[in-house]
Amino acid sequence: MSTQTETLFPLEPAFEVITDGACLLRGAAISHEHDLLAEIDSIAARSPFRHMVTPGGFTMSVALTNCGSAGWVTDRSGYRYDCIDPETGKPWPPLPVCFRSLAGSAASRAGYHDFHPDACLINRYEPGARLSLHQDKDEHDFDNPIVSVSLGLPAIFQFGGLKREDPVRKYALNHGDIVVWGGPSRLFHHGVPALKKGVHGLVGSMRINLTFRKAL
Ligand code: MD3
Ligand code: FE
Repeated sequence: MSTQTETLFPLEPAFEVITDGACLLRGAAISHEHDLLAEIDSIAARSPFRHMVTPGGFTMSVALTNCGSAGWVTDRSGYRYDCIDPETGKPWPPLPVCFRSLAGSAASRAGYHDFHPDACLINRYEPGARLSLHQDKDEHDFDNPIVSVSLGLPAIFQFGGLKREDPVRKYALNHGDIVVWGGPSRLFHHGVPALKKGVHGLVGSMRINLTFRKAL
């Protein structure tokens, strides 16, 4: 293919550098939307979405479930990864093959070549649901990136720096967008302000976010 053709019709979708170590692959999950949503439904049939309680006693507005050999959980005793779904008493559903391959190829494109996630946290936002500014630091080591896939309604994504007080930048995350966070950005604070009302043609009135992690 000529370089001119490649410039007009790139083989790779747009790749936006957010900050050192982090990049945004706009629309990179769209071609897998049906597979992803079908897998999410079957995961939720086995390990339902639920509103967990934080150590401080607040019920999260975001509903969540997990798949993989470990899942992120919170209750009055703290945040942690657990191999057992506390709601069912059984292991979380396994990571579907299409989840693994999508996460692996997104990480590779961002320059993280040996990403083998063992956990996928699935967040479900209904209008008004939000996630306050936090760091993801319950994982065993921070050398691995986190890959995030957004589906459904658009959200504003905020991210700051290593300190909670660092200035915050905002990004719109749309259906099919994938973000890879690693290296110097791995411990940056981030959050999602209240989801606006709306209807997405395929997903309905919600937003679903998958985050792939190497937890254990
Ligand atoms: C930046 N989820 O589950 S994904 C979470 O949209 C979480 O549901 C958000 O934050 C969501 O913990 C944001 C994007 C994301 C994930 C991990 C990060 C951004 C990150 C880790 C470090 C820096
Ligand atoms: Fe997070």
